[in-house]
Amino acid sequence: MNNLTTQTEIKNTVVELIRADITEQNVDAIVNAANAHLAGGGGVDGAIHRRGGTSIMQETREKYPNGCPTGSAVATKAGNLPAKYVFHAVGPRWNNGTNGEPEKLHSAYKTCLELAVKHQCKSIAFPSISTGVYGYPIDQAAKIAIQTVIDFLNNKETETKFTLQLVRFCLFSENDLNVYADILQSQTKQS
Ligand code: AR6
Repeated sequence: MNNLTTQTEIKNTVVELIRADITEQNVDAIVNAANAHLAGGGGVDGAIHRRGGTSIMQETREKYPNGCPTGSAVATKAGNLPAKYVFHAVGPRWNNGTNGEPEKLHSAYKTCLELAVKHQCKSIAFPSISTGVYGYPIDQAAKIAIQTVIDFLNNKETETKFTLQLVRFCLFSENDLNVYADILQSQTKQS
C-alpha cells in the first residue's frame, strides 16, 4: 500500500491522494476522525491512539475535558507517531443528509486547515472523515473534502503566514481512492 495516484497544485500547494495508513505519514500534522467526546474508538481514531501511545489521550483529557463539538477540531502533539501534531476533527454522523451534515463536514475540514496554518505546518494528511463508522456516503463526503481544500488554498490571504506546501488525503481502500481521484480531477478542471 502507498501508491500515489493523483497530484495537483493549487497556488503553490500540492494536493495529493494516496492509498495509505495515516499513522505512517511523515507530515507535520495528521487529522484524526474523532468523536465529540474525544473518547477514542475504532477506525482511524483507534489506529492513531494505538500507535501514538497514551500521551495523546492524556493531552486531550487535560486540554479539552468537554470534548470538541461536531464540525470542529482541536490539536494535540502526536506522541510516538512520525507527525508533530494530531488534529482531532469531529465529523458528522450521517443522518439522511438533511441535518446539517454537509456544513459540519465542511467546517471540520476547514478548522483543520486553519489549525495547520496556526501551527505553522508545512504538510497535513487527512483521512476520509465521517465515511467509516459515521456512514457518510463517500462520493458526497469526498466532494466536500476536496472543495474545502481547493477553496481554502484559492482564498489564502497573507502569503507570509501561509506555510502549507502539501495537503495529502490518505485513503484506506482502492475504491475510496478512485472516488477521490475522480472528484479531484473534475473539481480542479472547473476551478
Ligand atoms: N489510515 C487511513 N484511513 C483509515 C485508517 C488508517 N489507519 N483506518 C481507517 N481508515 P472512521 P468516521 C479509514 O470510522 O466515519 C471512531 O470510532 C476508514 O476506512 O475511522 O469519521 C471515532 O471514535 C474510513 O474510510 O471515522 C468516532 O466515534 C475513514 O478512515 C467514529 O469512529 C473514516 O472512518 C468516527 O467515524
